[in-house]
Amino acid sequence: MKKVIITGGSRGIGRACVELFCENDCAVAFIYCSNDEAAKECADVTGAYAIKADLSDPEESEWAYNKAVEYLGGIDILVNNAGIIKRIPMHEMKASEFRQVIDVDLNAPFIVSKAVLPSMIKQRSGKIINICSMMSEFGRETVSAYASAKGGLKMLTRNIASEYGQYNIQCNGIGPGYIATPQTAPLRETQPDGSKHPFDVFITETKTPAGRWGDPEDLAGPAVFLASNASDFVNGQILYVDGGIQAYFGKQP
Ligand code: GCO
Repeated sequence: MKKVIITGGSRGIGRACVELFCENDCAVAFIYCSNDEAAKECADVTGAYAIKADLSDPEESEWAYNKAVEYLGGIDILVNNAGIIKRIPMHEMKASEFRQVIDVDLNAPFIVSKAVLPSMIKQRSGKIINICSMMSEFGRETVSAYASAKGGLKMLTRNIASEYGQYNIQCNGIGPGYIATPQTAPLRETQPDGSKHPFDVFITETKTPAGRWGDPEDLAGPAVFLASNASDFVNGQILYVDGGIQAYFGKQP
């Protein structure tokens, strides 16, 4: 039975991954930061083990990893999914706000990945999957911290692949397009006049060939692929699951 740790597993993409890894007969421990109710519901429904920790705190990240490995009896697969975003114009963003996003979205994946590597090196196998973003490739207004973190996470993915491929450890990323999750809910809010949010229209009618927001479930299958032996010769890649956004120049006026 494969042993899996997923960060940010109580909601959104992470929750879909917890469900699908459990459905694929894996032993799963997930780390969450705040929503006790969602975490308990996820653990009750899936049988996964919930661990509460602030991943922006290096000591808490280390503690949570050790608790997960103690529960699982080892580690085969790590999914670094936990992430926060602060949509603030860069010239208005405090350095402390920028740093918090970097801590959760980039430093925590480093800390937890660093923690799993010795076990994976010893067993000469392991899978690390980092949930990157469209913002690993593109910028846009108000997401300077998030784009910096996700751009860094793309290169951390490639560097882990480069440094640890020799131990049969594969590290790849998944780059979600625009997915309907709590994190993107503000971009999809119905307007006071009942119309669609302008960003919702932008994504579904201009930028995404599929013409829709993705569902978290759209990402879980690619995660299972990157966690399986079917991807043992795939290393350092970012698999974009974006409905075609990356390929598309945008709907013509
Ligand atoms: C935003 C969105 C995106 C998505 C996702 C896209 O504000 O642009 O939150 O960042 O969450 O990361 O891949």
